[in-house]
Amino acid sequence: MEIHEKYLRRCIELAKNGLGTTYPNPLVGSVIVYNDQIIGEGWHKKAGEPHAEVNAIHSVKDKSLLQKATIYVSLEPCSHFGKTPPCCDLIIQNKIPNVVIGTVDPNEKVAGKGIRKLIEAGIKVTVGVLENECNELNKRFFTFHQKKRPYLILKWAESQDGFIAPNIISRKEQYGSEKKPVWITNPYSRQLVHKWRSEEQAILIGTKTALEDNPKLDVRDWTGNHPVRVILDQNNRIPKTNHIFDNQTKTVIICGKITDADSKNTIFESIDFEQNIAPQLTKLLFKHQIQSVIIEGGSQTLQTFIDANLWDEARVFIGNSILGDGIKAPILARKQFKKHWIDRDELIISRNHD
Ligand code: AOF
Ligand code: ZN
Repeated sequence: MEIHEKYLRRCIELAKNGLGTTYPNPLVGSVIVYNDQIIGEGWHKKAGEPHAEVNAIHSVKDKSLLQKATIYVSLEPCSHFGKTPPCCDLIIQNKIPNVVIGTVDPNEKVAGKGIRKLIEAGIKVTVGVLENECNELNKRFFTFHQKKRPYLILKWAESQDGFIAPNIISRKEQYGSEKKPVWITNPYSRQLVHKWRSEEQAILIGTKTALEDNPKLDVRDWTGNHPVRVILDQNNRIPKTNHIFDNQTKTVIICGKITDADSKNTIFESIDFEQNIAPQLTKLLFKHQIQSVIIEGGSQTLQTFIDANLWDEARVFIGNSILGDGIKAPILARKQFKKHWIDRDELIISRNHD
C-alpha cells in the first residue's frame, strides 16, 4: 500500500499542473510503473485534449512493458465517449494488467462504470488509495457534480479594525474624485489574489463594488486564464463604459429585469432580487457549467452567501491599516481556520464543514 501511495502522490502532483485550465474537466494525473520504476507519466491539460491516462500511455517508450505494468490514476478512468474516447478502452487495448485508482469519478456518465469495465476485462483494480487527497484535489469538480452548484470561495481584505473600505468622504479626501480601490493589504497579497483568480472558473462581485472600484477582474499580475466575470446589477446601474463591459472576457450580468441584448462576450441573466439571491445565483452558475467561483465582495454580497450557508472556503486578509470608519467587513464565525502570514499581513483561511 505504501508503494501505491508513493505513486498516487506523484499522480496528484502531476494533476495540479492543470489547475485553472481543465474546466469543466477535473484535474487528473497518471503514472505507469514497471519493476518499481516510472516508465510513463501524464496529466490532463485542457478540456477536449487527451486525458491523463492517454498522455501517460503515449509517453511510454517501450510499449511492450505495458503488458507487465501498473497504471496509477488519481481519478477513475472514464468509460464514456465525451470529447475524447474512453480511457478504459485504451487501458484494455494495451493489456495493462493492474490499475490503481485514487477515487471514483462523481460524473454520472462515469460513476463506477469505468471500474466495472476494467474488472470485466480481467484487470486487477485497486480503488481508494489516497482517496481523501484525491477528493480534495478535485474539490471544485466534486462539489459541482454532487451538490449541483459551484465551489464557492469568499475573499476579502479587512483593516485591523474590521473595515473592508473607508467611508466615501475620507476616501474622496485621500484620492479625489477618481474611482480607485483602496488597498488594505500589500502588493504581494494582490499578486496572490490574481493567482487565485487564475485558478477559479469565475469571479463574482456586487453592484457597489463594480460602481466604486470599476475593476477589471482579470489576472494581470499573474499568468493564466481570466475567470468568467459575474456581476450583480439589479437595476442596470453600471455604466456601459465600465471595464466589465469591455467584452475582453466572458461576462455574465445578473439583473432584476433584462433591458440589454447579449453581445459576443457579455450575457444578461435575471433573478428575483426580492427573494434570497444566493441559491438563485448558484443555480444560475450551475446552468452556465461554472464549477468554481471566487466571490470578491462587497460586504453585502459576501454576507448574503454566508447567511445562506452557501460557501466552502473563506480567504480573509487582515491588513495593518486602521481605517477608523467605513464599510464593515462580513461577519463569519471562523470555525476552522489556518493562519498564514504574508509579509506583515495576516491571511486566514477558513473551511466550511457543514
Ligand atoms: C479520465 N481521465 O484525465 C479526465 C477524466 O469530454 P471528455 O472526453 O474530456 O470527458 C470529460 C469527463 O471525463 C469529465 O467530466 C470526467 O468525468 C472525466 N475526466 N477522466 O479518465 C482524465 N480528465
Ligand atoms: Zn478518460
